[in-house]
Amino acid sequence: MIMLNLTPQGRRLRILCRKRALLPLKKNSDCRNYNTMKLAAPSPALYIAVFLLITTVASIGASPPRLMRLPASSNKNYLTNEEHWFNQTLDHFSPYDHRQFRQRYYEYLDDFQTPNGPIFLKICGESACSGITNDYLAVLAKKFGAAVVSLEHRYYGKSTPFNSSTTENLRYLSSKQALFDLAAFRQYYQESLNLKLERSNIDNPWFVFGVSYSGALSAWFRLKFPHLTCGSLASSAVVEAVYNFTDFDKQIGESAGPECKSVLQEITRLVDQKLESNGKALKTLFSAAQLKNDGDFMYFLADAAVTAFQYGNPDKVCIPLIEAKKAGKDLVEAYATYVKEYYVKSLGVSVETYDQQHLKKTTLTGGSSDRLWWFQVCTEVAYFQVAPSNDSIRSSKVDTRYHLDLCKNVFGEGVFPDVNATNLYYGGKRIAGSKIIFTNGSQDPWRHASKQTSSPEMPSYIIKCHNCGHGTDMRGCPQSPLVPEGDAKNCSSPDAVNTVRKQIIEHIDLWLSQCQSSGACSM
Ligand SMILES: *[C@@H]1O[C@H](CO)[C@@H](O)[C@H](O)[C@H]1NC(C)=O
Ligand SMILES: *[C@@H]1O[C@H](CO)[C@@H](O)[C@H](O)[C@H]1NC(C)=O
Ligand SMILES: *[C@@H]1O[C@H](CO)[C@@H](O)[C@H](O)[C@H]1NC(C)=O
Ligand SMILES: *[C@@H]1O[C@H](CO)[C@@H](O)[C@H](O)[C@H]1NC(C)=O
Ligand SMILES: *[C@@H]1O[C@H](CO)[C@@H](O)[C@H](O)[C@H]1NC(C)=O
Ligand SMILES: *[C@@H]1O[C@H](CO)[C@@H](O)[C@H](O)[C@H]1NC(C)=O
Ligand SMILES: CC(=O)N[C@H]1CO[C@H](CO)[C@@H](O)[C@@H]1O
Repeated sequence: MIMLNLTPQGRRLRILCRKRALLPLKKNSDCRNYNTMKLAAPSPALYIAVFLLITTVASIGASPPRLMRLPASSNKNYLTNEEHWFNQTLDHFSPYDHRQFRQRYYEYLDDFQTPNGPIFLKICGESACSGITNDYLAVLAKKFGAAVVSLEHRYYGKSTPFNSSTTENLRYLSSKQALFDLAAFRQYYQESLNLKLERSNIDNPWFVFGVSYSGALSAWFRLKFPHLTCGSLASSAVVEAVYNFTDFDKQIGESAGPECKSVLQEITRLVDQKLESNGKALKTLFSAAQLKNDGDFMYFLADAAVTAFQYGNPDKVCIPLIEAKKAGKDLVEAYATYVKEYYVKSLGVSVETYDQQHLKKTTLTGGSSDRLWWFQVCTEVAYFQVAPSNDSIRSSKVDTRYHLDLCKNVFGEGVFPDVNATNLYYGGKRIAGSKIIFTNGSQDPWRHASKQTSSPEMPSYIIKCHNCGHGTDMRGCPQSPLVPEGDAKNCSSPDAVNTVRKQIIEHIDLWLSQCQSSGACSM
C-alpha cells in the first residue's frame, strides 16, 4: 500500500561514513554511529499508511505576514524544492471525521548516513513552504550525517484542505492540529524509510527545528510528543501567547537606540497630525492610498520600521532618518522614501497585505497567507502589537481595539484570541518540556514572547549584537536576503553567533547520543 520514492536518483543514500571534523570525536571511530532505537510504544493510531506522489512545479509563495517575511526567491537558497505529498487527516480531534487533504513535504538525503543517521525535521511555519532552505541547518545536517525532511504547515502554500478560506473552512487551522500533522508525518516517514531499508520497528533518532512560529511549534512538538523526537531547537520561538504585546514596541525603541528612537517618535507625531489634516495626501506620499482604514495605514508604517530591526538591518532605517533630522529635512518625506524604497521595493512587501478589504478575500491566491496568519493571531496567539501607553514609537491608533475590530471585520462576530487557553495548553514561558534549546536575537522584538531564561534541560541563549534579529542562529545576519548556510560573517559580532552555535551542536550531539543509548527518544 505504501509507495516509496525515497531515492529517485538512487545516488542519495550513502553507505559511507563521513568524517565530521567539527564534532568532538569519541572512542576510536571517526564518525558517530547513531544506532537505531527500538520504538518505545508505537501507537497504531498515529500511523498514516497512505500517501500519494504528485509532481507539480514549485512556485514561490508571496511573502508571509507579520512574523516572517523572508523572500527566499532563488533556487540556490534551497537544499531541495522537489515536492512530495501524502494524505493527512483533516481533523485529528474528531473520531467521526475521516476526511483527508494533501500535504506537501520535502526531503534532502545528500548528507544522510544510511541507515541509522539522525533525521532532522525542519518545521515550516506560517507561509508557503517552497523547499528546504539552505540555512545553518544545512551545516548541521552535514556535521551529523542527517537526513532533512520538511512538512508544509496545513492551509499554507499548496497544503490547502479547501478551495477557499472562508472562516468556516479555516476551523481546522490551529497549532494543535499542525502539531498532530507533524506527529503523523514523522511516523509515516519513518515507516517509509524502514520499508525502503527492508526493516521494521526501528526508529532513527529524530530532532526537530523551527524558527519563529515554527520555533514555537518545534518546542511544543517536543513538549507534546516527547517519544517522537530526541530534542528540539526552538529559534526565536514565540511560545507565549501575548494579548497586549507592548514589549514589542518597547524593544524596537531599545534596538533603535535613543537617537533613532526619538526621530521615529517625531515622525509618528507628524504623521498623526497630517492624518487629521490631509490624510489622503499623506497616504499618497507613501503610495498607500488604498489603505482607507487609518489603523491599517498606521500599522503599515509601524511594521515598516519593525522589519528592519527584526531582520538585522537597523542601519537601513536609522542612518537615513538621523541624517535627515540633522540636515533639517522633512522627516515624513524621509520616512516615505525609506518605506517605498526599502520596505516595499527592496524587501518586496506589498501594501495590500495591510488592507482589511484584502484580508477579507477568501479566494486562494499566492498572497493568501496574510489572511491565514491573521486567523491564527485572531484565534490563538494574539501578539497584538499595540502601542504602549508611555513612550511608544508606533501611533496610539494601533491599539487593542484596532486588532479586535480587525478580527471581527475580517473573520466575523465572535472571533477573538483566547490567549489564556493557549498558554494553559502549552505553558507559555513556563513550558514544562525538556531537551529544548531556546535561542533569541538581542535586537528582535519577538524575543519577549519567547523563553529567555534557562531551566533544567531547557537552555536559553541570547545572541547579542547590533544586527542580531529573528532566527540569527539559523540564518546569520542580515536575514533578508537570505545568506546561504546562515553565514554569520556579516553579523556585527560573528563570535556571538558562533558561540551559541557551538552550544547548539553540543546539545544536539548529547541528546542524540542519549536517545541512542536509552533506546527511546523520550528518555
Ligand atoms: C490519497 O487520497 C486521494 C484522494 O482521496 C486518493 O485518491 C489516493 O488514492 C490516496 N492515496 C493513497 C496512497 O492512498
Ligand atoms: C469548492 O468546494 C465546494 C465544496 O467542496 C464545491 O461545491 C465547489 O464547487 C468548489 N468550487 C470550486 C470553484 O472548485
Ligand atoms: C489590553 O489593553 C486594553 C486597552 O488598554 C485594556 O482594556 C485591556 O484590559 C488589556 N488587556 C489585557 C489582558 O492586558
Ligand atoms: C515614560 O517614558 C519616559 C521615557 O522613557 C520615562 O522617562 C518615564 O519615566 C516614563 N513614565 C512612566 C509613567 O512610565
Ligand atoms: C486571563 O488570565 C488573566 C490572568 O490570570 C486574567 O486576569 C484574565 O481575566 C483572563 N482573561 C480571560 C479572558 O479569561
Ligand atoms: C556582507 O558584507 C559585505 C561587506 O560589507 C558586503 O559586500 C556583502 O554584500 C554583505 N553580504 C550580505 C549578504 O549582506
Ligand atoms: C540566557 C540569557 O542570556 N538570558 C537573558 C535573555 O534576555 C533577558 C532579558 O534581556 C535576560 O534577563 C536574560 O538573562
